[in-house]
This record gives sequence, C-alpha cells and structure tokens, in this order.
Amino acid sequence: MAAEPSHLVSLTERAIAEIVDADTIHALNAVRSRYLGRKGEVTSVLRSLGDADPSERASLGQAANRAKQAIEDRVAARRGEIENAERNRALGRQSIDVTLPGAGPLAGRLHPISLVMRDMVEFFTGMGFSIEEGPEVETEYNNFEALNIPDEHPARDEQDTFYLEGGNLLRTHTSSVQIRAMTGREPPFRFIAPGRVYRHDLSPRHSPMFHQIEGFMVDEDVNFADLKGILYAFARHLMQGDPELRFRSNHFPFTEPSAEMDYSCRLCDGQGCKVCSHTGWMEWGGCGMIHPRVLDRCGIDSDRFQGFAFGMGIDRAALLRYGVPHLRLLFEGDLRFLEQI
Ligand code: 2NM
Repeated sequence: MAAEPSHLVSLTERAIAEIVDADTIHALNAVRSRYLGRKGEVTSVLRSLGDADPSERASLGQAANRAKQAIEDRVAARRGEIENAERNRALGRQSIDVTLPGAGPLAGRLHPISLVMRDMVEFFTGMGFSIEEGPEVETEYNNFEALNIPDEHPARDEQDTFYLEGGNLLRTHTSSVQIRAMTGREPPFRFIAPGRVYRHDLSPRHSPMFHQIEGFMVDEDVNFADLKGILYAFARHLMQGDPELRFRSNHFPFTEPSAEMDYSCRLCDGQGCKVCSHTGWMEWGGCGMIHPRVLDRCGIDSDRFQGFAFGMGIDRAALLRYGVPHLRLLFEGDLRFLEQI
C-alpha cells in the first residue's frame, strides 16, 4: 500500500521543523539522513512506488520527488546558516577591542649597579677626573708585576686569580687600568677606572665577578691630604649625608703609605647595630700614595711626581642605596627584582 500525498505533506513539514531545529552540521546531517538517506523515510516512499496503484503511481512519484527536493533545499539553506553562525562565532573569539589602550613598547632601565656607577662617574668628572677603561682579560704584568706585587705574593695565588690559557688572567682589580693609563703619559693627570673584576671565591656571600672603582691623581705636589679631601667629598656625595671617615694604616704593595678606610655606619649613624657588627664602622676600601716603584715602572719620574690612589667596591654601595638585602639579587638578573628599582 503506497503512501498518500497527505502523508508526504506531513512528513515534509516534520522534516522542515527538524531542519530548523538543527543547530550544528552534525545534527543537520542526522536529519537529512533520517529522510533522504539510504533507509530514509522519503527514500523508502520512492522505493515502494512499484507497489502503488498504477493510476496513482505517477502523481505519487512526482509528489515524493517534490518532497525530496524541498527537504534537500531546506537542508542546503540551513547548512549555509549554520556555517555562517560558526564563522561569526570564530571571528567573535578573535575580535580586537580597538578601544583598549595600546601595549606600548617595553622600556628598558638601568641596573642598580649601573645607576650607582654613573653617579660615581658624575662626581669624579665634576672633580676634573677622566674615565679610563681597560680589558677584563689582562696580562700578569699589568695586573701584578707593574703594581709591585711580586711573584710569591699571596694575591697571585690561584685561589684568588682566574688564570687563563696562554698566561693571561681575569683582572683581579681595576688597578691594571691605572698602569695602562699612566704608561707613556706625562703628569699631571687624574683618572678613574670603574669596571668588573674577578676573584675565585667560593663563599656564597661573595660573587666571583664584582665591580670596583679606582681613582688616582699624579702631579708635582699631590699629598695624602688631597686624597682625604677627595674621599670625604666623594663619601658625602655617594652616601647623601655626612658620614665620618676613618683611616687605618695598612699595607699594599702598590702604595706607600697605605690605609684602609671605613665610613660610619649609615644605618645606626655610628652607634653600632647588627649591620656593622656593633662597631659603628663599615669597611669602604683602600688608598695610599702610589709607590715610587709603580710610577717608575710606568715611566714617570718619581723624584718629581707623586700620586695618590684609592679603590672601593661598587656593589655594596648599590645595596645600601636601594635597600637591597642580598648581593646575589644584583647578579641574578631576575626582572621581578630589577623592576622594583
Ligand atoms: C686600592 C687601594 C690603594 C691603586 C693603586 C693604583 C696604581 F696603579 F695607581 F698604583 N691603582 N689603584 C689602589 C691603591 C687601589 O684599592 C683597594
């Protein structure tokens, strides 16, 4: 018994309702296959035409083909709609909110050590010193011999010095720069040499690379009082206050006389606290009058000229100025730390 055309009409309406309901391509394909697939409802009507009454066969066949075409058209239209909606959803996810503020370029900034170094350089250039730089890989002559540090001196010990293949080394102080600066120059002159220096030291409180600044001045009438005057002015500038300085007699191979200098602790103002081990003093660096032998080695007449020299670390000055608790933070390059400065 063949289907009645009215059956085809309700079948088509049902199919269209389901097509409209489908909101994914997957659901739409399922609807299409329920009606037009190999075992679909419309397909089985077309298959059973042979059993229909011959008088109705032609009109029934035409009606079934119209239903098939109508469903096919609606499926195609709905497919377009779903694809459009999916494309719009995807575009919506990638949309750019043009009202948001721009990201802007990331501005680099100076490392705390560079900031302190620049401040130091500014002070000394204001005092008429010029800046001198030298290589971090040095000869034994410039690092030791010219500075009157003899072969058997403990400072040459492999425990302190990084020796390189071929007899060179990583400079252990910036004094090697002074040798380069003085050699072949006619006094008067005054220079400072800021830079990196290296010492083999396994203590976790120290870094194998650290920063120093050294200064020296050579002329006909330079004396220890000039040295102290410069150092007091430098301390006041650097520590942004009025620290006391203390000079303790000492020995360096490259200066005579030599002294170590301390400044009154900035945290307790010399009263004594944990930071200065209850002494009221902090070690600052070394200084002295350049040894005549060093001047002679650089080709300067030590009967006519004298000079003073001094040197100190830069890193601890950066710790103090920016309230940084550990030296290690200065060398790790952690942006979470650096961005706070
Ligand atoms: C110091 C302490 C004392 C120093 C001496 C010289 C040179 F080359 F002119 F002789 N440069 N630096 C010197 C003197 C460095 O730092 C602890």
